[in-house]
Amino acid sequence: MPYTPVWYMRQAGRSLPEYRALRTDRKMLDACSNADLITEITLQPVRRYDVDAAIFFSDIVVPLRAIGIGVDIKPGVGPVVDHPIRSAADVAKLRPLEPDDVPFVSAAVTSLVGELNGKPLIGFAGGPFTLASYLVEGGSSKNFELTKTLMYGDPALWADLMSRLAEITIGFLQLQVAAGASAIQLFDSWIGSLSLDDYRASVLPYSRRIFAALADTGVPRLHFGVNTGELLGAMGEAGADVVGVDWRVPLDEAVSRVEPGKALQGNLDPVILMAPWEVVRPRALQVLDRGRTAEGHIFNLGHGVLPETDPDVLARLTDLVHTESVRSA
Ligand code: 1CP
Repeated sequence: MPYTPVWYMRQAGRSLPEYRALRTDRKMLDACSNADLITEITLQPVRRYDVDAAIFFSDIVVPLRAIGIGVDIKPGVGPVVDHPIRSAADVAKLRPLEPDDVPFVSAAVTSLVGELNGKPLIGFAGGPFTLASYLVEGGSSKNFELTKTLMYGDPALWADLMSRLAEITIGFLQLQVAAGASAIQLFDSWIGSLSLDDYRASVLPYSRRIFAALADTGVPRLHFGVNTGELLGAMGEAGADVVGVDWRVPLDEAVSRVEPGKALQGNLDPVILMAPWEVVRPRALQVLDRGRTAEGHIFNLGHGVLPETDPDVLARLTDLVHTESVRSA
């Protein structure tokens, strides 16, 4: 590839009118259970933006629902869990995921690989801390009080919970790769709420288990979280090939926090895209410039595309990354 590759977290859905049209009479998790819809929604941003990778349209709670956990995605809110985890008996309900639990995922991956003409398809799963946070809090959270109380107060139950979530995640990622996904991203979005010590002790062993289980597939493994300035080195140690960086840490600084041999992904502030193009352009070029100090760079936003984003700005940004990364290489 002659230029810096670019795709956007949450590029599918949300900001696209063609996505909203498909979703008007369908619930989010119903859309995520239909192979034809998954295929179409995954392809929509690839057509619009000419990005260099597709991200599989699904959600981090899909494998949890597939093993029988009562969870829904409420519009404008996010995941809501019927019976949040409160006891060892609740944790014991988390059984491993089998490919037969999500036949629509394997089917959609297979059809997408056929449609993408060699363009990579990124499979994904939620990381163990982030999944635990929805299961224990019952939904979104600001301070993760219940999750961290369990982590600090009952380390044995926490270990059981994290082990089970790691197994589910491994199953979900392996079946996507088996069906043809060419890279995987582990979204442990909320780990930035932990100190480095707590992350190392209570989360990293399980992320490491996940990346190790994917090692022999040979596909590139990406790892992302928000507010992870202090954790970037440890996230690399967990075994990812590419460490995602949010917009708070400049990429040339992130290089010094991550062990050598890793590529970086990121990290334009998604809110910048609401500003006039004269503001967006130099900021994007600065990200490209700083990305050149890394051993490899995938251009992305520092977190997901916000729903208010004008799709034309993302198309223009993709074009800018492609043309300018060649010109100044
Ligand atoms: O491009 C894409 O949209 C790809 C599909 C995708 C991905 C990668 C969706 C669809 N969700 C995710 C991952 C995801 N889901 C993460 C990790 C990534 C990140 O940090 O952004 C997280 C934390 C979730 C949980 C979730 N699901 C939230 C966040 C709630 C919170 O606590 O802040 C929300 C709003 C959802 C619903 C959801 N998932 C995806 C879409 C398009 C939506 C919006 C729902 C809708 O359209 O009704």
